[in-house]
Amino acid sequence: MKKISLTQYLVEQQREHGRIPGQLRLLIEVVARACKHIAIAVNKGELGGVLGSAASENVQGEVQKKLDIISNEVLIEANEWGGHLAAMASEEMDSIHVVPNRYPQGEYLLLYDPLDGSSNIDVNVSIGTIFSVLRKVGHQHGVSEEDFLQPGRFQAAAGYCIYGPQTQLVLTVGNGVAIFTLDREMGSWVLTAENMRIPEDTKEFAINMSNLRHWAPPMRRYIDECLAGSPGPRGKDFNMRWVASMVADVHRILCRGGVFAYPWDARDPDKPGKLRLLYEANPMAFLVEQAGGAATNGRQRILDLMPGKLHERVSVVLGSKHEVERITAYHLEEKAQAAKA
Ligand code: P6P
Repeated sequence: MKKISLTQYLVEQQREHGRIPGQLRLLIEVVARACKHIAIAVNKGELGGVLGSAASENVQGEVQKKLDIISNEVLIEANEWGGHLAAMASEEMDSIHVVPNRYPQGEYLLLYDPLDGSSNIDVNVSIGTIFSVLRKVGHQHGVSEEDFLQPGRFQAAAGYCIYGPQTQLVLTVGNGVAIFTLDREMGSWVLTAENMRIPEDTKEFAINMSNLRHWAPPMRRYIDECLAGSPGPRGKDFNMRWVASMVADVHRILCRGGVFAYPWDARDPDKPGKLRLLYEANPMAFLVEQAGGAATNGRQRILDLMPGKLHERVSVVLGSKHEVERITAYHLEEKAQAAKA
């Protein structure tokens, strides 16, 4: 099979669909190159002295791993000079990073979680980089945090890189989902799958079951029905997976179906969920929908949510369409009953 590189894929997407202007193609190629750099650091592990925690916390109040900081710096350095970006936002930075005046500013905004699944870094379990691309709306000079606060349906591109047994880049520009596998001998991304489709039904759910007693009733109802198996209301047995790396769980769902949930729970009632809307939920929701799946916060389509803050959190239910619809229906039923009461 002729090997199609990422560059050829992007050029052909532009030629056939006009979806990838030059600046966006440069952005995607720069991010893909940065992910190769991160993959090398991740792959070295202890040999590179990159494991363990840094003596710092991020804006989320989480202890940062050394690789969190390294990955964040790699993405900043790779993207600052190209003239394709106006600014960047990262899980690891309190505020946005505006492209310095010494470089030209472009029309795109890049948002990312530089290394998602940090708790898995030191135990050699798959982790990943998640990224989202928005256009800077309006042409007023300068860029601020408000420019980033756009619903996910406005994304120009989204993707992730999974650092697992293979290193794979998963990408959408709004015309389906493509997967590129890193050919380490050539140092290039090779197209290995495209037009991914998530099966609409599944027998596999991904959730952190240790939080079961904290969930709202609709989520509890859904999981209890799955656990009841074939004798229960679903009439079939379910399997469970939980990697605790969103990239790994989503990648499995993209490849073979399933439903992923990180719902609201009573441990911190004021927090809508654990995952971040702008650089985790939105890019994953865009990819999942482009592959025929669905993604909601239990009530609304994630891509329609209007962000209020850069590091806003959200409940996430995504994957096989019919399961997401069922979970969302349970939440809306509860909401309707509460309104009647
Ligand atoms: P828990 C990783 O820290 C992350 O943000 C996601 O990648 C993952 O799905 C989730 O948190 C795991 O959370 O509570 O199971 O450790």
